[in-house]
Amino acid sequence: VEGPEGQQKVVLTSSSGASAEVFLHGAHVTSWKSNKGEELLFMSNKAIYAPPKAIRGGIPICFPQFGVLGPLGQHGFARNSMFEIVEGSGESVTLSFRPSAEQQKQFPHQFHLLITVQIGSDRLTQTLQVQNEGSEPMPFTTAFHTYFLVSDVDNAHADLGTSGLTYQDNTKGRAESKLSGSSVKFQQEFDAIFVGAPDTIKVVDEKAGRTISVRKEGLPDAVLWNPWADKANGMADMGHDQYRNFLCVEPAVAASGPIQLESGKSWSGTQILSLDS
Ligand code: TA6
Repeated sequence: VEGPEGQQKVVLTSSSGASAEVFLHGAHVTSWKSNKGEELLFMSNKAIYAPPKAIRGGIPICFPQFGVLGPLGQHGFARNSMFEIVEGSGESVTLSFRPSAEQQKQFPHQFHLLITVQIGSDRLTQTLQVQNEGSEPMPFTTAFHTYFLVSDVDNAHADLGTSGLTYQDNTKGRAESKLSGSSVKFQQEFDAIFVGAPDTIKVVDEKAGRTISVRKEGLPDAVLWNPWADKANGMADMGHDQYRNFLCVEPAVAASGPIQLESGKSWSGTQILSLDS
């Protein structure tokens, strides 16, 4: 199917009627709808759907670098690159990517990245699998940079399920800070790496009466983010005051990394997003 600006996307549909859309650009999920047809992911109304820009909203794949934790540009180049379809059914698709010669100049490693997205009646499952096809160990960090749609950030919070967790505060040069309770209420810019985060984090929209569980496997860290007004309104690809309509919970290998993937070896990490009934 053709999406905005002629970009190709895959539409997945479960027998229950839930659906998802995945762009070949970045293997980027731009929509996840429940079987009642409600959209669960945030998309910027100024998103640019053309490489080399990453799509704003949905689920960007940060690879082979999360954030600025390494020598590459922010969040690595996979989200700015085109993937190919290797297999698909109506409910799942696997997309493949290998770095170009140009990208290997910045990151001197050969690898094969596979992203699988599967839609279920109440869930979206996404797996990142990487194989080191080079002869040297390959360092990487990564994240599923998921933007959850909320009715208003004032009516929503992220629940980590455990009180008093510590985090690295990216707004303060990664200084260590501590949560007072077990949840994050977004009331100003918040950009935090929870190292060794709980394996389930809930995104709760109190007003909409909706809870989404974010479960992670093989991904030690979680990043929680909202840019708040000044930063968001300074982004060319974010609509005015749209920062109020999302919060990001991002299963990651961030400060726990980098992982050193040995030559010939594979690694995988998964996020499972499920809508609580
Ligand atoms: O995950 C949080 C973060 O790393 C923030 O520091 C913020 O800059 C954000 O990602 C978005 O990055 P982007 O490159 O997509 O503008």
